[in-house]
Amino acid sequence: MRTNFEPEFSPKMKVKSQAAKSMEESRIAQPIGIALDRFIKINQDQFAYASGELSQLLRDIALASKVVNREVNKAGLIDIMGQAGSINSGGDAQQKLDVLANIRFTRALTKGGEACALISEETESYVDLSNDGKYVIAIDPLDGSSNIDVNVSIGTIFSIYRRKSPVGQPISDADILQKGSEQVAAGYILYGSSTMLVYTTGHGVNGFTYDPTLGEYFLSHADMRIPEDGKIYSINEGSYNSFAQPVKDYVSYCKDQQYTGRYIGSLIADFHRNLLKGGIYIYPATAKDPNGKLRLMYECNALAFVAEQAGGKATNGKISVLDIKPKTLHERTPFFVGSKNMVTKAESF
Ligand code: AHM
Ligand code: MG
Repeated sequence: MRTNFEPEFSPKMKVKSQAAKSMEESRIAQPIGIALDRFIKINQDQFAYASGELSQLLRDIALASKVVNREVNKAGLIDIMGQAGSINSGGDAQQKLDVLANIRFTRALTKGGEACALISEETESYVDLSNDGKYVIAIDPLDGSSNIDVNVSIGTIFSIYRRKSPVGQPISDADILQKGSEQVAAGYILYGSSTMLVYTTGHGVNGFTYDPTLGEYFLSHADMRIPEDGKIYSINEGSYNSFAQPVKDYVSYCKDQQYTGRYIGSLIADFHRNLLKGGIYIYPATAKDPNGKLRLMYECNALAFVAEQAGGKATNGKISVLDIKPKTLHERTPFFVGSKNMVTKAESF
């Protein structure tokens, strides 16, 4: 049965979509209100390996996010708030919801069978999912989790890579430590005033809003493009004294330009706002975190891919984030991401 949110889907649209080979053409066939499952199905021919496995993987991630969304929304009502008492790979105290989200995604991906390995912020080494899956996933199951207790937006970030070793062989470093440029899909879920899933498979970026009454994501932001210029800068200025001089100079430049400072301290929320409105998000090297705080493999790469697909830019200050070859699972990188001209300007400092 068709919902009010979902538009009439004519065979003509389908024909158009299946014929869509170029990015321009594929941008036409994105009717607002189409359900995520259907969107994934009709766009399956965009994937280099259109066997349906990547489609299923995206569905598994969407399903797990619905479960996490339910738990995030219950956070104030039941006793799942506060710290779990354990420490994650970065030495941070885990929140109970971090642990739960990690369990939900791990379970969905294990049962789904399309992924062979999972890299997660919450586990020290990668998890071998004992599947014959052709994909490797890097995920931050619940980012910005220090914001849970204060009812501020949080998010899930994911990157999907194609496995390099033959199915049946042991998973190798080459499968795990891939560059961001090798992502086949990436995205995030924002648990905000509404819940959104935003993702790319390398053919532009699309955003879906969750309707909790129907338990389904619907296309609400088709072919998202980040404005080339913006007036928002997002950086934790509390660390200003330990920024390198060029970063200090750029912050001064932003003030001289009378840009608006906006920093939630929840990466997905800051990134998403800047994606829609135009802006730059910066987490530079600081005295406390000489390589920046954010993690390359499951925080920065996915957002860099989304940003570039939306017409934006992401750099570590020297090279494109997508060109960094990771040496370890949990390595950090300085991160400058957002509107193309703003990031280029920041680089020039
Ligand atoms: P987390 O992975 O422990 O949640 O930390 C990542 C978060 C980002 O969401 C956010 O942008 C950043 O840490 C904020 O850090 P800071 O408080 O140092 O500004
Ligand atoms: Mg995180």
